[in-house]
Amino acid sequence: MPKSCLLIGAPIDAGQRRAGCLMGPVAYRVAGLAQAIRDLGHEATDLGDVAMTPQMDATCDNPAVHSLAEVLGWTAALRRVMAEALPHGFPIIMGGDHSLALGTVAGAADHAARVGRPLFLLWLDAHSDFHTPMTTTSGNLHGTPVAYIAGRSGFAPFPPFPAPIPAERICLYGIRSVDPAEHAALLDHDIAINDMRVLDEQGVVAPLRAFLDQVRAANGLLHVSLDVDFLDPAIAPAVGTTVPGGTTFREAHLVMELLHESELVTSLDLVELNPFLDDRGMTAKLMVDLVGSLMGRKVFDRPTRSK
Ligand code: HAR
Ligand code: MN
Ligand code: MN
Ligand code: MN
Repeated sequence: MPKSCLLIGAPIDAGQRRAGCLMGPVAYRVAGLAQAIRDLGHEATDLGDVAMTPQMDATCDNPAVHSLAEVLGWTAALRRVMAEALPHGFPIIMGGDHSLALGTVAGAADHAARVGRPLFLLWLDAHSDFHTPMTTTSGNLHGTPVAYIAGRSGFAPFPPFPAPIPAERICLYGIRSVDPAEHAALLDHDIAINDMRVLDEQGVVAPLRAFLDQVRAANGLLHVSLDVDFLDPAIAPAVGTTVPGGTTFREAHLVMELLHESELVTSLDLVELNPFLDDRGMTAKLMVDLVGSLMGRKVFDRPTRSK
């Protein structure tokens, strides 16, 4: 079914320390994201970049945390934009570092509450991003969104997450870097953790299908957050936090193809692209191609295929 895609630029790099993620939205535009979507028969409207007002008065008890005013400003702005966009189409957030998901998933939760449907989260990432502002040692808030979305405490300067997503509706996928404090907290939650060991052993299809079946059975909304470091650094070098042993080109495309066939995805983040670290745009182009698979491009187009 043709979708009406709403491209939203989120040039945020305050959630980590390496400069460059703020060029992400421009790189997606240069790599032809909108046209790639249109070529597949969908509509694509570029809504431009979101503007942010820093919340200057905010403080946090953990002195390691940096750029709090900016991240709070982005969280508020992106929450609003996402909640406003969802009734009108399929929002694709062009990041920006992963702290943007503090806002985009909050906005998706606002929308889910409004339409009375449960929200599910698929987190495609090398990292679990399950720190709170109180447990992070790096002070990089891009390592915290899953904890915020799951309703963990310790987010005092942030507004409470609207309707935290129950652990059973969250799926971490591609994981291969978890800090000790995140590990301890994850053991207390029932979140599905498809780390690379699980994917090596079971393949990428079965664990994803199991999660998608749950979404379908609950008539849920599904937000997908795609971190560049989900991919192996050999094919996606343009990210500040590379971790070896990521998904291959075909594994990543297969995930996107399955998501397309499921027809369940209702919003998407593209995060952590740092074009300054790219090799002739190869990572930006791969991310655009992956969106293409999510939007219905096939290796070979057969008439029908079972879900
Ligand atoms: N866990 C580490 C930290 O908190 C690294 C987090 C890196 N996160 C991202 N997004 N790149 O997944 O600093
Ligand atoms: Mn389609
Ligand atoms: Mn991440
Ligand atoms: Mn990551």
